[in-house]
Amino acid sequence: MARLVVVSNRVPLPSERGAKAGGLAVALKDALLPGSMWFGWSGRRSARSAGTTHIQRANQITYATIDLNEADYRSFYVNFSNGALWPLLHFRLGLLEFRADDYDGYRSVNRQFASALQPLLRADDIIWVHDYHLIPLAAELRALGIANRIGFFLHTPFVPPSIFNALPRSAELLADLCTYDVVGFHTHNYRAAFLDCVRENLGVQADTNGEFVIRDRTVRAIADPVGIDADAFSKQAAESARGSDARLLRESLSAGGLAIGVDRLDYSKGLISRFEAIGRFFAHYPQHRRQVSFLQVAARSREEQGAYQRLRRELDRIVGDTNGRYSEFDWTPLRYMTRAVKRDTLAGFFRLSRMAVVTPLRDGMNLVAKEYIAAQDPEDPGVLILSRFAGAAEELTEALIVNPYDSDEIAEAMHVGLSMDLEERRERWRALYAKVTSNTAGRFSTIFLDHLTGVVTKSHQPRIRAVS
Ligand code: ADQ
Repeated sequence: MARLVVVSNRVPLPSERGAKAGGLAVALKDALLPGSMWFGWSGRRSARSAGTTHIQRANQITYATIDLNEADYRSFYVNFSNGALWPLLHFRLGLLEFRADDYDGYRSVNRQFASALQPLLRADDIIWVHDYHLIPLAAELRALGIANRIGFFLHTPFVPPSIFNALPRSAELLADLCTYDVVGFHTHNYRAAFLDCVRENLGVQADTNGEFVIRDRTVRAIADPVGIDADAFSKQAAESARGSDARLLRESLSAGGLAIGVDRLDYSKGLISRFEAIGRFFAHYPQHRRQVSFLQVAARSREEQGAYQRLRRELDRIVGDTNGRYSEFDWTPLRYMTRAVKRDTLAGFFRLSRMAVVTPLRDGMNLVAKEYIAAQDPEDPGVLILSRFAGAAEELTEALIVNPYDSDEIAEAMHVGLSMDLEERRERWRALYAKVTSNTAGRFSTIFLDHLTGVVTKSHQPRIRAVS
């Protein structure tokens, strides 16, 4: 059987797992059979350029990593990936900062990845590349003579041509995407946006399967929503809800209930309008004061960038304002912490919460929404408020769907959710849980790899609704 080689910017090394394990490591757990390899950046910055590949083995999986030097880290990771591609792919052209030197650094690191990976590859390896940091990797591998099947999965949204074309050099990146055999997106919407870019910019029309031929290569674009290991998360939530952290949290609430938000501290997550909505909720619906507290866990990320520092200052201001205005000496409306919380603990907190507010301005998928559903007590489930601009909204249609830019609408949905009767909560939750347990992490990787190895069948099409 062919070996799977996963490539991502950061490799979750077994020695570093724990609090931060999650995301991609969870999504790929089922696909990483014994014998597989995971290749990428070690997370270390060294004085010299890459040259040495570090190899670790754990549970019969090989982890191969390279270091980056400081200049490459800045241009490739901080500036181009997170300062240009991330805002572009989240529809935030105003935050996009393009510098030609950074773009050159981005391409150079992709070349370094390719030359370090090439000697480790076997002729029949299946290569699966993840995310926007590595768009040019297949082209760089092909330039080194690698003819293997190579697939790419984008974890962010994809944007229509009118947005995509604003990025200088976007034509090169589009051509790079067309050197993969399979290009995967979370939703039909993103796939359609990519195919629009291909049609408008390259003059190539895909067939109804999302396949097109360019420079003698057949490329297939697919929609394949990422999921979670819902059964495991659900068991973990039931167990953690009985644990000591959950007990302390419950006791701190006295008689009131809890609403929760869990995100990376990122401008795409809609935290400013969510916090404004919380103020409006307590202003417009005073009957909920003291009855509910909102806990926002927002793990700090990418702090080197100005946009993130500005976001933090603004959030600090709104939290101070809201709590100053509505707190009582024994009740705080908005609890806000910027440390990461362990996944196991979070699972218990989700189960305790009567509501989750997941309102990103744009989000590729958003796994927190799925984790919240998996964590609920079937007898007394909470309510999910979900942004219409999260990829998850294409599947999770029984959530209370809101416009994340509209704080009044979010506040109203909070009132509706907290007032919802048990029967309606159960009905909505059952429908949502069926989806979360069917479009799982395992199913996500099976679908992708079946497309990549060419054994796809119609029954593997993800059960999600196409939106126009
Ligand atoms: P992220 O932007 O990181 O991921 P998300 O999918 O919500 O967004 O979270 C990934 C994981 O991190 C989840 O398991 C979540 O529980 C955990 N997490 C988030 N905030 C946390 C916090 N404050 N403390 C502890 N854990 C936290 C990117 C894309 C998403 C896409 C995923 C997977 O931006 O749209 O869903 O990849 O493809």
